[in-house]
Amino acid sequence: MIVLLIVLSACSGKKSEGEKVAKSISYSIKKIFPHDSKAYVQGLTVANGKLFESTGQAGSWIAEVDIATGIQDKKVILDKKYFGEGIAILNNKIYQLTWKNRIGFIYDLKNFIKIGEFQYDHEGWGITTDNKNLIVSDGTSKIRFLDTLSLQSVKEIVVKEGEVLVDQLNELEFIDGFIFANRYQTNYILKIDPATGLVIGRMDLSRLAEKIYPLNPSADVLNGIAYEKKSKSLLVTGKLWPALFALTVE
Ligand SMILES: [Ca+2]
Repeated sequence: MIVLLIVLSACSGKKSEGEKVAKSISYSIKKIFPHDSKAYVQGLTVANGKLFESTGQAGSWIAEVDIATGIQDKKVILDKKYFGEGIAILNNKIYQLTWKNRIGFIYDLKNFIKIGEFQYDHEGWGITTDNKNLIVSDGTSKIRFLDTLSLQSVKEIVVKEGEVLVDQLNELEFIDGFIFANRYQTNYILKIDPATGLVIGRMDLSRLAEKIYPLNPSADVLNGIAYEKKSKSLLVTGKLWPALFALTVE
């Protein structure tokens, strides 16, 4: 009886440890599309069947991009004092963050005309939306949910794997009830539960990076997640990557 109890307790201990560790998410590469290798990607999202992309550094821009060809249209180029970061699209508006300028811009999706600005008191990194709030990362382990009218934070989560804080959350995408985040300077995309902040899954995109660096030795890190609902494709790329990958998540 004593032996049996010890065995049972060991099993239950193992199970609770297992629940704290993010599950590995497997995927296959469905298609590889051309991508502008000069684009220092900071934001990527899909709306109306088109890809929208934003970049950082001097001459930061936002463009509508044809997924199949990589050809850019309707480009907005920021004043050189602004370092562009992520973009999200909601209610026919594009919301764009800047890195350290602490200002965001709002554009009309149809004509890219700037229709508003908003301010915040932290760095701007990634942004996405669950169709209710804008969801923003700032380089720490904190993710803020913004009211779409006031652009003020109405909820915050702290991202953790088990008990360990997970920071450097960069480009974001909200897919089927979960936040997906590139972790800066890694080849990982994390799947985060928006209710708890817990990292529940992890995709290792090292094999994509391995394809990219021989093509462009100056290519930088993985960054950029978009979701094409119709084909259920996860579209991913990186800073100065000459390719955009369409993945099927398994
Ligand atoms: Ca995104």
